[in-house]
Amino acid sequence: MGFGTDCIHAGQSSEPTTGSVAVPVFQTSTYEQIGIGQHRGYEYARTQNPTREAFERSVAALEGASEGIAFASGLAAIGAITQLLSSGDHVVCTDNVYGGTYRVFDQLYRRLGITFSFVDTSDPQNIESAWTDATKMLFVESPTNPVLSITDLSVAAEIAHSHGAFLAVDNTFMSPFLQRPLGLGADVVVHSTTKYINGHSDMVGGIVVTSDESIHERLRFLQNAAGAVPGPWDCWLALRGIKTLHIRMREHEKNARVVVAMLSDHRSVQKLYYPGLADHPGHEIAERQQDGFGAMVSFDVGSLDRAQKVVQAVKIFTLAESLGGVESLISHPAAMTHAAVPKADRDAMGVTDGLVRLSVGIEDAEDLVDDVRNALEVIS
Ligand code: P1T
Repeated sequence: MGFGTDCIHAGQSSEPTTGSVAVPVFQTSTYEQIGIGQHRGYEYARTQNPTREAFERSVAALEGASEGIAFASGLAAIGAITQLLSSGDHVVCTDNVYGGTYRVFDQLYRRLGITFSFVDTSDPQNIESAWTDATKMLFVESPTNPVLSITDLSVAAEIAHSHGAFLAVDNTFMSPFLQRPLGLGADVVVHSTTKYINGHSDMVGGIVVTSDESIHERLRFLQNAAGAVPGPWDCWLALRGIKTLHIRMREHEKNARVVVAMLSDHRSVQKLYYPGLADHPGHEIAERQQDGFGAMVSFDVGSLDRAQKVVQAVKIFTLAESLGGVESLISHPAAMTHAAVPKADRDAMGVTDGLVRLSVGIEDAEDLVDDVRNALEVIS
């Protein structure tokens, strides 16, 4: 089936009792059992929920995975992947990951005995150099949040597998419409479903997908045993969002290209980050492994004061954390999403005080371009 057909139908067949075409919200905490040890496949809603199962089947199908395991947030999903490891294990991780990912690795899992090397994974040599005998997981974000650095996922998979480790990829910025890492050799893919998958900025959720039966079994155990499950309403909202994922992603990218074209000529923009630009590092890899370049755009205006003026001058873009919704958002990564990353590390990665990040929405492109251009006039 085509991707659009799968968005609308995969995992979402009519409900068998009534024929309800829309997957119902099974808003229950428990299920009647027929007798001791006898039930209908559903015992307790942390363990099983039909709305959640439909959501898991849907995202798994879009990513080309056999299984999806949903969590209460993207970070809960990333936490579950990390809980596959044990004290003493080591992780090689992309340095420019979402700040919350860095924070949970650095401030929680490090304390529990897992060690991390944060390196620029866009150069495979850095991955090899950081590798130790204890390395069990390579965790890659590509494109990264917020400087959109690209890692060759096939090469990353080869390195991880050659050492008997597994590759986890955070695919949040692309959505399965633009990139399917399992087909490039990744073992697990994680999404903050809060973002493009839901697409409407009205829920928080996460999911891990995999076709590896052993990883699936252990994640399914963790989902129930650790219990960071999403509620049925949030799964339903995300399922409803998925029905238009293909249409939204096309519009997001179309708009982003128009905004990038304006920014690339603007005298107040000192540095522009967008993987669709021919001179963006890793552009050729992105062209090969992605089906498009997405709608996340970052640019540096040179100082905190200038960034402050820009984020306050926009009228359609909203100053807010998060991304991937139909409405355009603007953010200041150094003070917002990446505040937990030490300043020296932020600066080294390009997450400077002058960096501004756009999540380009699906409003009319001309309005978005005018809005950002007018805001830049304030500092010109
Ligand atoms: O917020 P949550 O659903 O827990 O997802 C965390 C997360 C994981 N991975 C990536 C790449 C992310 O961007 C995020 C969350 N990011 C933001 C809130 C943000 O504004 O960048």
